[in-house]
Amino acid sequence: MCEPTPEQIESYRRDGFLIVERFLEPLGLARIREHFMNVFDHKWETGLAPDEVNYVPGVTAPDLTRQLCNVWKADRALGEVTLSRQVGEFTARLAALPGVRLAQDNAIWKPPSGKALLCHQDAAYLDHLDPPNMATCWMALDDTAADTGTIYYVRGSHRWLHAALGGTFHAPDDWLGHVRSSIPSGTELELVPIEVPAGGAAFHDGWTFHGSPPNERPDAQRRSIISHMISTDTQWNPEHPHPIYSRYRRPGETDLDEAFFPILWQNGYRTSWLEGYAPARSGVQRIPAD
Ligand SMILES: O=C(O)CCC(=O)C(=O)O
Repeated sequence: MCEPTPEQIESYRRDGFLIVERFLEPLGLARIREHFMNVFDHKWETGLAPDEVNYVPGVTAPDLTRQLCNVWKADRALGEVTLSRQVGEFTARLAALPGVRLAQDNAIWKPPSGKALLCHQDAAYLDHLDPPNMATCWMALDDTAADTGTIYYVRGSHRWLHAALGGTFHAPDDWLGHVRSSIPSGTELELVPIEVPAGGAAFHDGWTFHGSPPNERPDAQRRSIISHMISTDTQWNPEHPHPIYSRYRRPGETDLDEAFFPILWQNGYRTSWLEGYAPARSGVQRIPAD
């Protein structure tokens, strides 16, 4: 069983996020990093490309933060992490959801001196889903520090009024511009940098503002893999199709298809094809101990 403590649940409810210093098994990290670098080199182990590829080696400006979405479709070793039972079960219990399915995974690589990502709320991007809820597990593949462009959370912002979309996501001029214009009057902006060793993780609510400043170090990579999950109760919102993801909607239906949005955990149940595609590999992940 992969269960957060009552203190961790309380802290997630209060702050809108939770930091877990040790989440991935250290011995598995070298293999994950190797597969991470392969996908950024466009080596698709399964023969399929991810759904979104925002980096082309030798073409994309070297200081832009690099992002791939749905790397599980391209590389099963990365899928073993982003589709894992540990990620799903821990998140469902932490966020008090009946179960979770993967909406999308991400691989994000902020190179030395790499640019910022906008401080945003994930759920604001989800008007193709109903309800637009999300809970995220962000996993560090490098040691992170406040000046290496790590993710920052705005404590308590999940309790603010829901803001509309605003600002440019990649390399914005001011990564805090959107959150500053959304903050309720009289509220202090409390930014918390996630400083964890490689293998550490952070979990956040879909309405928690978060983003990351430029990587100020010329010598530090900042790589992470991320599982964005939605409740198993969530359905398609046919009124607002998403230009990429709504292609996976079965015509006339609002249920999400487990072939594309697998259930990672729901009272012990997992989508049946996960076991063959992304088997639990002993030594890759540990149950959070703190
Ligand atoms: O890794 C980052 O800098 C931002 C990631 C993010 O936006 C997310 O995990 O929702």
